[in-house]
Amino acid sequence: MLSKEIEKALNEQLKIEAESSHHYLAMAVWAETEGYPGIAEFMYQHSDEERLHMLKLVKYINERGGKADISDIAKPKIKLNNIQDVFKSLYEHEVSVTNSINEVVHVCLSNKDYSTHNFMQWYVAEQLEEEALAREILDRLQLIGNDKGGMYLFDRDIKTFHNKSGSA
Ligand code: OFO
Repeated sequence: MLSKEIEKALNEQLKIEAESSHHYLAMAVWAETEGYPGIAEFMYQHSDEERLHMLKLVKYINERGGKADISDIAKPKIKLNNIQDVFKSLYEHEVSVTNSINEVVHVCLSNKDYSTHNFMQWYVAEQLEEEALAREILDRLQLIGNDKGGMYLFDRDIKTFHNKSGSA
């Protein structure tokens, strides 16, 4: 049985995963309407993965005797002008998610809930991969700079450097 404190922490994380899915969906729309089909596909897929991260939490909370709280999702607050903005925002978002996951892990340890701590290790590993991927993409974009041909190839090839874990 989950303690109330753990249930609350997991429900907060559930909301963050749902918001992440929304965040990447908004980025997919930007990319698709700006003529970057490769980036759009990458973002749609990333959005789907975040939804799976949310569902994993929903099921865990319910299975452990808690109740998943499905709340409102705020409109993503992102302002995108170019591809660099998109991936800078993705990286910053992932860093903030890592921080919130570390917070849940901390609550698990202080409540001596080692089962949930164990469950959360999947998220810890996932965040490491996602941050590494975002950094790799930002490095590539830095190399490309304003080169239009480079950007075309980047859009074409982005699906080849997706999260190695396959996620979810
Ligand atoms: Fe849910 O993995 Fe990133 O945010």
